Amino acid sequence: MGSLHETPRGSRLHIAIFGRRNAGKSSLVNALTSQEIAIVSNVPGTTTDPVYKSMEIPPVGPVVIIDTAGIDDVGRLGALRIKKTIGVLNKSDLAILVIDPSQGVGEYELDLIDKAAEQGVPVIGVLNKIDLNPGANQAEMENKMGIRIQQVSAVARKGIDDLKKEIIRSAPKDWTAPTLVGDLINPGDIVLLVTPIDQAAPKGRIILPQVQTIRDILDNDAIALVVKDGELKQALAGLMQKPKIVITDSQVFKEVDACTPRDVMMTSFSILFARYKGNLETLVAGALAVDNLKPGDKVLISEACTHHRVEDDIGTVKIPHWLRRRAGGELCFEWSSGIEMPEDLTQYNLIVHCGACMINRKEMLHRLMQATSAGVPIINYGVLIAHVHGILPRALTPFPKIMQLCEQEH
Ligand SMILES: Nc1nc2c(ncn2[C@@H]2O[C@H](COP(=O)(O)OP(=O)(O)OP(=O)(O)O)[C@@H](O)[C@H]2O)c(=O)[nH]1
Ligand code: SF4
Ligand SMILES: [Mg+2]
Repeated sequence: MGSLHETPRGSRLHIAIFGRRNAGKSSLVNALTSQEIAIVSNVPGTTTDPVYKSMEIPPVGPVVIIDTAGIDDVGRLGALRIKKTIGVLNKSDLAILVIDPSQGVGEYELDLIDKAAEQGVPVIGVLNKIDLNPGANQAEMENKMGIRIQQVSAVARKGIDDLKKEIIRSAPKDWTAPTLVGDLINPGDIVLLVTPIDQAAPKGRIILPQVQTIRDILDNDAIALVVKDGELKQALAGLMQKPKIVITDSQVFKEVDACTPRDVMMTSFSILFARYKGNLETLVAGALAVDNLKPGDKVLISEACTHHRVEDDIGTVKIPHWLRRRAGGELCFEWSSGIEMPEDLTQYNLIVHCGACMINRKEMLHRLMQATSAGVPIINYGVLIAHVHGILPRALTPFPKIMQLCEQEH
């Protein structure tokens, strides 16, 4: 787990470095970071798997740099590596394509540019090793590829500052996730946060989603007031001004719902994160599909990493139990975890995805899109938990448009 001082990985600009073997991708990672973190050698195929590195690149800011294997790798293993490398596009906000002037531009480069365009990922061309090839024909390559090229020498650390400027210029404007609560509050508003402290709470600290929410409230010049569920009534009674919104841990949603005046917006941390991490509308539509499950239906439970830190049994025990009860009979469950969802999603009637804390928004949106284009409803743990406990309508009070969608169906 990353240090608490770090920007969460999901909120960093993800920059992937692509290129043929030996083009100098790993050397460029070292040049961009001014560190010797990536292994460099003159043997083609040194980097075999995508390598992720979180770091601060002044003046770009917090980023994740992804070093990859060559897009011209050979043999059966090579083909697998290329597939993995191309898969990195799914989670990239920006791609850098490294070209070795002695190899020039060909199919590999053009193919990668096409695939990036399909995914809406901007590409910056980097003509590397200019110390060896000072006369390389940049304009011709730019024409052939239809992208801008920066000349650098990763080894001599030449042209790196200009490349950083180009990174800032090319980064998609919307790469940052939407704000958690900033669009729901005004400066001076009081936001009341309810966080139960029980045995399950980590010792001596507050969990990251809550810390992120507090930071967002402060960034928006509003007032964050944090209480345990036991002190909520007292806090509400003591306030001179009604809170703008109450945000609670889902576990105590019912109790908090009972104490919170009807005219105060109320939601849960999981709903805020479902919106921040993906598309709340798609996930709420998934909740409606839960009500249409029939015995025998096939459900995919998809976790983005191999260990679920929060509650170990949620995906394997609790969710299957709730869904069976809803369907009124046995369902057929499959589980997937890690980098990718299964290729053929059309066989499922519903996909239940985890909270996605270890993947970025771009990748979660990609997964939502995969499900939607396969015609399969998708929901996440947070929205599902709210739905099965009957609290979804109240938790959607800050999002009237999405709530309408819910009501139309019922
Ligand atoms: N002269 C010179 N050599 C470079 C430059 N950049 C990389 N090299 C050399 O090119 C070779 C390959 O560099 P790497 O950074 O390992 O290349 P890579 O693209 O990561 O290679 P794979 O991981 O094998 O795909 C090494 O011997 C580097 O020292 C450069 O700007 N100038
Ligand atoms: S919520 Fe998903 S990404 Fe986060 S720890 Fe659990 S399985 Fe991994
Ligand atoms: Mg390498």
